[in-house]
Amino acid sequence: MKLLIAIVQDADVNFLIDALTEEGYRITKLATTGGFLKKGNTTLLIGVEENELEEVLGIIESNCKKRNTKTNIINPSVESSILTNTVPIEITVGGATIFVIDVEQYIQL
Ligand code: 2BA
Repeated sequence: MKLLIAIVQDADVNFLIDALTEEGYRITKLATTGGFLKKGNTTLLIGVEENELEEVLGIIESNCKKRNTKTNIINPSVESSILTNTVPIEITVGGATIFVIDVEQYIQL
């Protein structure tokens, strides 16, 4: 068995959960925050059998979009107040960041 830890954008999560539950997968949804943007995102825990892994990855891929966003970063080469030494950058977020972990035991009591 595998545990997928999938970090996705909030805008995609309802469609993704609907698509996964329609196929019979079980999910736990966690409200999380990205360390770089410090904005909310969603982390899904999905326990699957090994032969289901490719299907689940495909469902995630087809429901999670890449999006561009702008943020300000501090330019360390400029010595001035925090208001004037930030520079805007454009970054691409998503579709999804996924960790796949081997499950030693799956117990439901
Ligand atoms: P955030 O940490 O808020 O990152 C949002 C986006 O900012 C990232 O999108 C990436 O495009 C950019 N970014 C992150 N760190 C950066 C850095 N040091 N320099 C320049 N740009 C940077 P994604 O890569 O799609 O990541 C989306 C979210 O997935 C992340 O939100 C974080 O919550 C999670 N994530 C991604 N990689 C991770 C990892 N290795 N470990 C844990 N969480 C991760």
